[in-house]
Amino acid sequence: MPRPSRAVDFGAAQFLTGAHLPSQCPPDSGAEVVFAGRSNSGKSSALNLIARPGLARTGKTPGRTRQINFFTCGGNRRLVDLPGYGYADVRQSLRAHWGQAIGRYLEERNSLKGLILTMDIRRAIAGEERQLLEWCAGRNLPARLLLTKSDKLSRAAAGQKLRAAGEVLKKEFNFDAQIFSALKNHGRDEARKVIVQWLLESGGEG
Ligand SMILES: Nc1nc2c(ncn2[C@@H]2O[C@H](COP(=O)(O)OP(=O)(O)O)[C@@H](O)[C@H]2O)c(=O)[nH]1
Ligand SMILES: [Mg+2]
Repeated sequence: MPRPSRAVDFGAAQFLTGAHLPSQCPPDSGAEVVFAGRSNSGKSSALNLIARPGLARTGKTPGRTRQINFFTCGGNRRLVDLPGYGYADVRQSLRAHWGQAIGRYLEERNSLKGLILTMDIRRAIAGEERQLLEWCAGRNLPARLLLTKSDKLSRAAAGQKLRAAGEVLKKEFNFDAQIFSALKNHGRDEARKVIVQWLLESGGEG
């Protein structure tokens, strides 16, 4: 019988399942890290750079990813792509449905060990981001902000944005922020290091 892998293996990441309802999620054991963020914030692109190309669907149509997608990445460990929040063109009832599914996932998931929040570097931290970060802090879940699409700004402007966001995060939550560009391959190793740490420190193969 093959022994369960002790390593996190991003290169071997595979789609596991998509869930519309909490009951459709894979068994709540082992460890997983969730990617959350506004629709179009570069969440799936970040997942693909951090794990492997082509893993998560990326696209221009907001709200295309409407389920919670689970990917295996070695042993009993997973990366999770949450549906984006804050897209305006989805009917209220649907929003309520997704909101509820996401809320329950975030609240009830024991194997959840960390949250990656993606935000376009040109934006400032707003209500939705704050809400998620507050929730993480309240649950004692580590979080990290990826300031995505950093290639859209000059180096100096990106540095300024990082300092501004970093200050808010440190002061209010004690979380860290980093610069990220899926296009230019910036910030991958830094993000990987944190994710591996979250996935491994929480204990064994579960
Ligand atoms: N310039 C640039 N565009 C990006 C980057 N990451 C994502 N995008 C674009 O932003 C759009 C949304 O990306 P996607 O990953 O699908 O966002 P999601 O909705 O948050 O999953 C797509 O058109 C991507 O090509 C980046 O690092 N730089
Ligand atoms: Mg996506």
